[in-house]
Amino acid sequence: MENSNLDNSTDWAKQAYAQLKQKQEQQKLEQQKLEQQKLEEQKLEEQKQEEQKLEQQKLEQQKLEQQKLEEQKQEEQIINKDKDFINDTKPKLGKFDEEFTWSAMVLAAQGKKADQISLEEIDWLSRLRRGLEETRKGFVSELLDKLGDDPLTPETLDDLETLLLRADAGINSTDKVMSSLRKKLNEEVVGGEEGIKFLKEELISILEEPIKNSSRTILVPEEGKLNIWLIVGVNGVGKTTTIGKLAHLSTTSNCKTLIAAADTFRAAAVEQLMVWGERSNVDVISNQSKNADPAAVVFDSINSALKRGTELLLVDTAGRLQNKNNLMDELSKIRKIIDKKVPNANVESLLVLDASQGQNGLKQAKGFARSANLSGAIITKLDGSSRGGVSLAVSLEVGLPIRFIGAGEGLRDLRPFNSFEFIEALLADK
Ligand SMILES: Nc1nc2c(ncn2[C@@H]2O[C@H](COP(=O)(O)OP(=O)(O)O)[C@@H](O)[C@H]2O)c(=O)[nH]1
Ligand SMILES: [Mg+2]
Repeated sequence: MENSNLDNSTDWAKQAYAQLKQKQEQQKLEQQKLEQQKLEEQKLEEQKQEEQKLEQQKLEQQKLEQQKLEEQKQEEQIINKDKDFINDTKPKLGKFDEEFTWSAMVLAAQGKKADQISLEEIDWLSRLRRGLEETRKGFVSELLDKLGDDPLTPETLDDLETLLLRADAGINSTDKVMSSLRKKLNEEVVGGEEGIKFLKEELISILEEPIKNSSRTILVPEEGKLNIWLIVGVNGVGKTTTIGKLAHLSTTSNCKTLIAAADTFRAAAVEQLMVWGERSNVDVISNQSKNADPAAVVFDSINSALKRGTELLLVDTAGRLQNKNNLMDELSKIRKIIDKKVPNANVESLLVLDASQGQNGLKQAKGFARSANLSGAIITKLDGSSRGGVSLAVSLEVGLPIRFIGAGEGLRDLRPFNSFEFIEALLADK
């Protein structure tokens, strides 16, 4: 009995063992299955993430391409506009009207005789005055209404302060003018007309200060020598257009001129420059290959310039690279090549500023001035902008002499800067 019981219990134990074993196997299988499942889930998750990433990349790629297309379209528009350009290189004598009289008077006030006046000067002054109309509207007309012919009062001075600030003259220039005016007002009674005269003198002195410090009244290429003008500034301010106009000014003064297409970042930049070169009959040295080195283009251009006896080499530069440091590095690389290759050349580094950008342009000027070794400024787009006052801020706050101003998109719409003419045109109503 015992035996059979024992036998039974052995059987029982065997059964139990087998069952346990089976359970264990099952658990192991389940465990494996679970792990398998987990792995698969993980794989699925990774796949999903990968797909999402690809989708994201595709979207970004699409966005980039769209952006590129947009930029291309804009560039094409600029080039087409440039191609459509009417060849208006010779001004015509218009009517003998108020505009002519005003222009002639501004020239006469500078000591010019009637037989010394050129049609170009008359034409430019009329267009400059028209161009500055927007700035004038928001600045002078209102002031003149307030001033009338009565003596200046502290209240009119406060109005003047607001108007100067609104024309983007900047806080420092405004403060300077205001404290001079207040001082004068404390000493004597100042009539409206006299106040305007004093204001003009103050504004001119702000513009003249950096010009005086540079010891050159106007910037002209020295004859019989290589002069290199680097034209710098952010995208779209008008560098290429300005080079075209400068080339025209220079060739009409019989100066041997050459252009270097050192903006190799934008594909269409070279083409745009070629159009302008053709217009003023000036050769453009370029390297059409993609991602050409701007410094190498400058190197080649200097070689050509030396061979041809060029007197003025105008260098177009990029307004945007991957980041700002690159841009500054690029400019200093170009500068180094020039200094090494032609240490005796007269080099100017001219910053182009878009007047319509107002105080933002001033920020750009400060940024460039720190690292780009600037020697002067060119203010463009004075036509149609209400922020012509920014010229004052550039002179006073960045200390750069303004060398040229542009007021229009045509070949003749750029002239050497003359502070007297500029202020007369700005305050033309009185
Ligand atoms: N109204 C006006 N437009 C200008 C003036 N100068 C340049 N532009 C326009 O500004 C745009 C950008 O000029 P561009 O020379 O290509 O600028 P860049 O990128 O600095 O080389 C073009 O459409 C020009 O015609 C100007 O004095 N007045
Ligand atoms: Mg350009």
